[in-house]
Amino acid sequence: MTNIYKDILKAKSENTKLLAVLLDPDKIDLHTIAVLVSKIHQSPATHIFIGGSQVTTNILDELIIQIKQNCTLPIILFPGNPSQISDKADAILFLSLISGRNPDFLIEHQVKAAPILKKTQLEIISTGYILIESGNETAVERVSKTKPLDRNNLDLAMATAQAGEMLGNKLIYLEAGSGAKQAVPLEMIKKISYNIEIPLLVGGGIVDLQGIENAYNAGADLVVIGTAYEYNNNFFKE
Ligand code: 1GP
Repeated sequence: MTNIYKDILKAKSENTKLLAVLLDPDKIDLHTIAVLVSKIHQSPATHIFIGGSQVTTNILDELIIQIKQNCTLPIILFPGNPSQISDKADAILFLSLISGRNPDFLIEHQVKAAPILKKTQLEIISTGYILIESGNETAVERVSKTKPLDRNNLDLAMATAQAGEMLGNKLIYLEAGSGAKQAVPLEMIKKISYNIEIPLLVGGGIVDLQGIENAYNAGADLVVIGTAYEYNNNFFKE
């Protein structure tokens, strides 16, 4: 069993910021994976997240095996549903979509996933997942059939994060959605990070290095970059 969560806590206590590159298996060409992974390895990324709201290909195991041949970063599953579990990864964000009121994403998928996860060595990291309104309908909103939280209602977002923490989640993930027009408001990151003890992940719609820096300065412990890296593997060099 890995110690990924312990390392995230340690980084938080030392104020070392973390960065995850999100890979969507549907958008990966296995023939070019070695090049992609060596670029990730040379980037400031500290973690690789793998997943998507709806993954249709079944290259997950093979993808992870190939990444591991070229890279030592921890690989964490970020699944949209229980079909996206692979025991080749190191850990899984065991997500509960606590901003929504759809029981499938609050508990049903988790009930289906639990017996599968019991048979793996994956480190399970329970995560309160909070979707924030971003100016466009994102895949998470469409697939989960839940409404994101109002981006101006900081108190509701904070109470949701605190409830997630009190329920025993180990992380809170503030999500604007992949390809979001607007990232999570910095004021919201600030307010939530100030009012919870557990590490705060932020992602969705962050498209440049300044956006990452701003999220860190507002209190994010780990930033997730997906789309911007997909379009430009040299993202971190620019
Ligand atoms: C999505 O937060 C991640 O779940 C990343 O979003 O693709 O917009 O970077 P982007």
